[in-house]
Amino acid sequence: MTKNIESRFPENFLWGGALAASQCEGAALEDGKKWTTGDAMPYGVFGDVVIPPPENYLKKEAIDFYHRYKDDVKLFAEMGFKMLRISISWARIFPNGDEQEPNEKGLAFYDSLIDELRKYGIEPMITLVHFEIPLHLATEYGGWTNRKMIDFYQHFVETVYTRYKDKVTYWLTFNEINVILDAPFNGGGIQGKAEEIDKSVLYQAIHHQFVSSALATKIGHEINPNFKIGCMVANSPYYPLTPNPDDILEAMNRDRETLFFADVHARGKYPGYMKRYFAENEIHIEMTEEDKELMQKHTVDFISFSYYMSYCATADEALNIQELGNVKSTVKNPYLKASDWGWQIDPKGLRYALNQFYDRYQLPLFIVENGLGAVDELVSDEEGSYTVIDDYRIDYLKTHLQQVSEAMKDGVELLGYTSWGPIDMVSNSVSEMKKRYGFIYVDKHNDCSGTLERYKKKSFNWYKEVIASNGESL
Ligand code: BGP
Repeated sequence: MTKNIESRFPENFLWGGALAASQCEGAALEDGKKWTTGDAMPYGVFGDVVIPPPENYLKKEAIDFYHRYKDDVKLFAEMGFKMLRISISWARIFPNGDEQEPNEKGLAFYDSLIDELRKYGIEPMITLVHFEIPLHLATEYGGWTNRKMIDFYQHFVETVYTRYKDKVTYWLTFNEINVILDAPFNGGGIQGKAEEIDKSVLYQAIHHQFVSSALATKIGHEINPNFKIGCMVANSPYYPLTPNPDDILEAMNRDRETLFFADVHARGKYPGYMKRYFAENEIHIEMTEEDKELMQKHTVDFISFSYYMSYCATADEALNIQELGNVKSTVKNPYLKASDWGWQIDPKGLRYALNQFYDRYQLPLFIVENGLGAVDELVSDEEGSYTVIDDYRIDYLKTHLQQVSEAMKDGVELLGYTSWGPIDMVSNSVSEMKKRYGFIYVDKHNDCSGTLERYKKKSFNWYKEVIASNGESL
């Protein structure tokens, strides 16, 4: 008989949700803010230079969180959130990114937002850079390819750490830092497609982010030793398609494209397999002795990741050309179903990913994004109010959280879980409203129409119960 091992979520488990400034705030040019690369997705670069922005575009207003955050936070509090992950839009604080003096109105906005969260006992987690930099830094400096970005980032980070040091404990240095490899504009403000950019240039930009991340960890701990500073990677583990040893090695190598980023943050140095990859592909990056020392001395306190799907790897070139989903091309796993956007749904993959990370680093983990993007239909319920019967979302989240609980039985140390996104927002990869993740429906549509009214979906009460029972109801 199997012994029943403790699978309970710990008492202080941080349940909540995750947002990103450019996908929810709107107010794109208000109170001193200027355009960011987030605004410019997916239009390419606009602003003074390349393409003028359309008259209206989704992120201009997004879901107007900038003006409606008090009502939204109230709804999160009603669900019992212990944590809300938000990001700070760099361009609200430094509109061009290279100024000396911060924009007080921008700082004041996040002060009020954080205070509102604290009012309900919701712990904020702040992502310092979530897929956007001031557009000026992309057009004038080439984004993260330029070493000067380290200084601009340092100044930004020091400014916000100092301002919020007594109200915020949890910080993430970059969102999904590995995404820059496939989406250089999204992740690094670098113009051009990944396959067109010289690999030395791309890895140099990544190196600048590593150094910045280590600096942010150093400075954060100096400003407040209680800060908990983590890295964040997009984690979609690869399974080998067959037991063919070539497929096994292919899966290992594909996984390392992600693990490389966590390795540097957790172990403080570039792994041997990357040195080999650089040598074999004639990739040269400039790295000073000070850089190495910084990365070595200032490793992260915890590792966070997003998890939406798993992938499959094959060494068979002919199979590899199959397209899967809207973010990467890989081969289909015959055992899994996929979302409407081709993202393979794999709850057990989350248990696998948690174990893989914990075995490798023995550091506390944090799931900071997980959820299902789906087309939702607003219907009227028995009482005549509007809702969405999103059983598919409940099913997705429930099966994933059950696997989280299995991973904790395996011994994984997990600090919390913030679902993506507790309220509908503009999608990052497809820049649409049609792809919805929320427990709260927002009346806003792809053509920018909508009243912006909020409606609770069926999953709202379901998640509320999960939190109230600390996972016992799963
Ligand atoms: C992650 C991003 C988020 C978010 C989420 C869902 O990659 O960190 O910003 O958008 O994925 O993706 P999408 O909006 O493309 O469906």
